[in-house]
Amino acid sequence: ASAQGSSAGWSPPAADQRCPSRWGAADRRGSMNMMTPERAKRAAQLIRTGEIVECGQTLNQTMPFFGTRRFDVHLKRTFMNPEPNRRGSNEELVVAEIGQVGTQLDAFPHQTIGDEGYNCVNIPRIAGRGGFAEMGVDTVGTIFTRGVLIDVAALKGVATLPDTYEITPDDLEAALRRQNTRIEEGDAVIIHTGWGLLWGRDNARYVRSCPGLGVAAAEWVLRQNPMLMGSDNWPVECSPSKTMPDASLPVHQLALAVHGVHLLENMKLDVLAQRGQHEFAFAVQPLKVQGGSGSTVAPSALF
Ligand code: UVW
Repeated sequence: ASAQGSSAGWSPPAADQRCPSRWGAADRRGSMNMMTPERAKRAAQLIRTGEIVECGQTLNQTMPFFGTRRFDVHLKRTFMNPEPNRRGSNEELVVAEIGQVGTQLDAFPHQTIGDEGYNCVNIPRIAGRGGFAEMGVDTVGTIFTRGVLIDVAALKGVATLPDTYEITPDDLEAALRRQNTRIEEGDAVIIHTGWGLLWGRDNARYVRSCPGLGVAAAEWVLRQNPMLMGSDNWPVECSPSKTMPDASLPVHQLALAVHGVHLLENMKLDVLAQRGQHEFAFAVQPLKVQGGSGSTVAPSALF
């Protein structure tokens, strides 16, 4: 499926163009159908030194929040045994929108076109007290695949791309040429914008707008059948879009609802970018939150 419309008014593909998905009408796993033992073994072959680079931001109360999202921690002193050993115990109660704060992986029910999600599933119909009855983040499973960092900030010679910069297919192709890297089917395709440098330093600017993928660039990546698309900004895509100002987060719809490809947001990519490391084994395990729209995660790149 390809995006419809233009700067005059973007709209997603019609239902008969996007459903059934390439995996068939009954499919609920989307790009995770590519998470095969063969792909995991190929990713493992990229591990040579055993070095691990963490790509998750630390969850705390001073991180950027979008809208009314929150993350509050209340420490609890839960226990103190008397003599002879006087063992004390500490815990915390976390009040959080745990699916949509920090470094986070979006599950398919997170976004809809009207009421329809991936494969034209009616999302309000599957929403209930236990979360979403289908395609919840607990069903995503472990992701272990080849990761590719596309460093668009380095291509442009800047630490941080400008606010709202809309990454184009030409940018992606030029960045990959500069790095001498290719995208393969089933990759975790990760875009470095440098926006993550604002994390915890200028939260107001971080959430107000951001550079990221434009629709054409996202479609360019999606045509290569990635397992996920990630970035060091809050929506992976640019926002607001200068070329499609009336469309709200169109890449969210394209990835999650049209193509069944997960998004991985708010990544910490400064270390990978500083080291110029563009190809690695990539691992992430979403939380088993029943029926969740997403999950905070802590991904890693392994070398
Ligand atoms: C936004 O922050 C709006 O994107 P998402 O809902 O995917 O987190």
